[in-house]
Formats: sequence, structure tokens, C-alpha cells
Amino acid sequence: MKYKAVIFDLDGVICFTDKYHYLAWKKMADGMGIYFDETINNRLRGVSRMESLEIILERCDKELTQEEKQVLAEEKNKTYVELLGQMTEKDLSSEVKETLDSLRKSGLKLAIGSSSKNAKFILERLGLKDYFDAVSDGTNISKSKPDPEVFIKAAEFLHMAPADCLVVEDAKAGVEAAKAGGFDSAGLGEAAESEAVTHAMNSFSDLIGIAL
Ligand code: B16
Ligand code: MG
Repeated sequence: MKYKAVIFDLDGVICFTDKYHYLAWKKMADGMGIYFDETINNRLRGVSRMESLEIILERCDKELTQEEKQVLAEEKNKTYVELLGQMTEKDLSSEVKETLDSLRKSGLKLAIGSSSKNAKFILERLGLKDYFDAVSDGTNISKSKPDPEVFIKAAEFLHMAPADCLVVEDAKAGVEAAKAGGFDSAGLGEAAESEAVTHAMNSFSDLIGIAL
């Protein structure tokens, strides 16, 4: 086996919550009279909640205080969490589930490395609550991707060295974070096009050939 563990980003890799992020940010932006569309939403992939808010506020003429920004971020998160309640185990594709099961059966440790503070709730909605050997997420980091902290923490939780772990990402910032932390990476979508990626993937099941 080439690796001892695989660390998965969550949104955009295991599941797809873009539409819920979009709807929740849109509601907040509309309430503030700020222009927001799907193209701006694409810039929020893998970016932390407060950094996402700053991107949306680029279109706001008013200078907001830190407290006001906090209120807006909480308002967005409340809508987002309500929408996440619609997710069920059916939102986990059979390709993802079968691939995870195969990797696990072959003895690899599996972990999550996500920027989201809602990662554990999302895993619960998908029926993956106790599936992973470790979960490193937005609740245990102070620096977001491209800083490698979230993946370094995941490797620590697994008691593994970065060189023994493969990181799976959909965002370029995630692949850069992996490289900065000394991890090999496998990229989907825009991450597959990053110069920093170790393995470019077309689909999730490509991991079988990459990791085993
Ligand atoms: P939250 P990932 C990221 O998850 C999302 O891609 C990004 O759009 C979101 O802003 C970020 O989590 C923070 O999420 O507001 O739930 O804490 O791709 O790192 O799994
Ligand atoms: Mg992602």
C-alpha cells in the first residue's frame, strides 16, 4: 500500500453542500441589499465562514463592525444548518460509499479534514457519524486552508506522519495546504488542475488505484 491513511475534505469530496451554502448566503445578502450570485458562491469553496463573508461584503458599500459581521455570519449559519436538516443518507453517493468501504477493508485509516464547523452534523446526516477514525474540522483549527493546520491535526489524531497520509480535495487551496504540510494529495475538479496536486482524479473511485 502506498499510504497508511487517507484524509478527506468533506464539502465537494464526500458530499455537496454548495447549494445550501448558496441559498443561505443569498438570503443574508438579499436582506442586506448586496448582489450575490453562483459565480461569487464558487469563490467560497473550501474558504472559512468569516472569509466567505468578507468575499460577499466586497460588494457592500457600508463599512461593518466586527460585531455586525459576527451577527451576519451567525444568521447565515442558522439558515444553512436548517437547510442541512434536509440532507439524508441518500445524499451519499454509492460510488463514494463503496470506495470508502473498499479503502477501509484494505486496512487504511480514514479521516476527515474539513474547514466546516458543521462537519460532524453533516456526517451525522449522511449516516457517517462514527465511520471515520478521526475528524479534524473548523472547530479545532485557528488557520484555514491553504494553511495545513486542519490536515496536520487530522494526522495527529490518527497518530500518523504526513508522509504516510493522502489528502483528497476539491479546492486548490486545499491541495496547497496538503503540499505545505508535507502530504501527497489527490484532487477532484479545480483541485485536479492545481500545479500542487500529486494525483489528478476524474472521479472519486480513482482513489482505489491511487491509494492501494
Ligand atoms: P461552515 P470543506 C468548507 O468545507 C466549505 O467548502 C466552505 O464553502 C465553507 O465556507 C467552509 O467549509 C466553512 O463552513 O460555515 O459550515 O463552518 O470543503 O473544507 O469541507
Ligand atoms: Mg471542499
